[in-house]
Amino acid sequence: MTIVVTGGAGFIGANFIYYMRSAHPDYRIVCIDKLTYAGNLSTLAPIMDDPDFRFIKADICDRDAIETVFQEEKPDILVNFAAESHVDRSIADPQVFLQTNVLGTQVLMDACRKYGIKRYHQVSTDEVYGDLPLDRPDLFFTEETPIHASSPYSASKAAADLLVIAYHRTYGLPVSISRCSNNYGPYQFPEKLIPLMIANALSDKQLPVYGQGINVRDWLYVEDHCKAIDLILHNGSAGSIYNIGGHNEMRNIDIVKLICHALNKPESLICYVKDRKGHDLRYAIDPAKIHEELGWLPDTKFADGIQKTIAWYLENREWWEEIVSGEYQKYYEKMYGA
Ligand code: NAD
Ligand code: TDX
Repeated sequence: MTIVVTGGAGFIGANFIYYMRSAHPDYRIVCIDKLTYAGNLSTLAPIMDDPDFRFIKADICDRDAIETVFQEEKPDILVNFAAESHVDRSIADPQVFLQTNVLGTQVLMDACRKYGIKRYHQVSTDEVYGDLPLDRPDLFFTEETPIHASSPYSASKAAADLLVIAYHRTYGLPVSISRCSNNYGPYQFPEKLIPLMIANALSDKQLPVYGQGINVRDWLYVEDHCKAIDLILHNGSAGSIYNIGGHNEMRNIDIVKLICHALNKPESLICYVKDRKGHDLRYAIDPAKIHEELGWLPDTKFADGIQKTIAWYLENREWWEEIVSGEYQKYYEKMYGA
């Protein structure tokens, strides 16, 4: 079995590669990644010399490069993690989000059609459903919730989902889609809430909370997301969409305070900054379908996962210190000011 993983030098893709290496040691894994600002080869260093692993630096929008991979590797499965993934960057500059997230998805599926594939899996997001009100804790996103994206990022992911469903219906491509809630864990780029707050707190820098910090996100440990995708690839039906989430809703401010306490840092580091434009209020996944059809349940409770994550960032300072000292510094200053 040969599996192509796009975006495998990023946060979830890399965790997925390590998960699959241990769950299916006999699989060949081929990673395609453009190595944008979010891709980091040092993340994949431990697997680079594995004879059943191959890394290819390529853009998923590059049709010739993608076709060459299909000719050489004849993959059975393709899992598409490659994307521009940060909402704030999409608000500042949407173009590359449409390019990679929509057109890149089309290029990958065209290659799957041309060369054949047993399964094309699209890693999507709960953000395609838009948001839920803060005062209706009884409401959750199901797979039937209409698409209602808020940001250029989520609109690009929603557009890609529609294209994936269309390729199934029109061409019979054996696709599946997963829509997961917010992930956290090792190797997450420090522009995202949890690693940003850990890195800033460790450097005694201010902790910028958007608006009042009352927006709610539904957090899932990254390994539980990887396990769900593995189940969908092997047991999920073609043409299906699966929501993934572990019923772990938390307000941003409570996460930030928890990180302060865990690191013995004062809450006075917290500062409230201008809200994100169009900021989604609440995400909450109903994971009943994947639980009932595929028996998936998360293994890691948030209390344990966040401690493991904080410990990882403490033990792997060189991984994120190199990132925050480079090009990222310019983004940080533009985004948050001096
Ligand atoms: P990430 O930004 O950490 O990694 C994205 C990876 O894709 C990087 O390695 C980058 O180099 C690569 N990439 C970007 N453009 C590319 C291109 N044109 N060609 C080839 N490679 C390219 O993202 P992540 O957080 O790991 O998210 C992975 C996927 O999961 C995305 O599709 C995202 O929409 C989805 N998702 C993320 C979350 C979350 O909480 N992070 C939740 C649900 C879904
Ligand atoms: O500095 C910050 N301060 C702050 O208050 C940052 C970076 C974020 N926030 C808030 C905004 C959100 O309400 O924290 C919450 C989480 O923000 P992000 O980490 O940027 O994640 P989010 O916008 O929820 O999107 C994430 O989950 C869904 C991923 O980045 C997406 O790729 C995924 O699809």
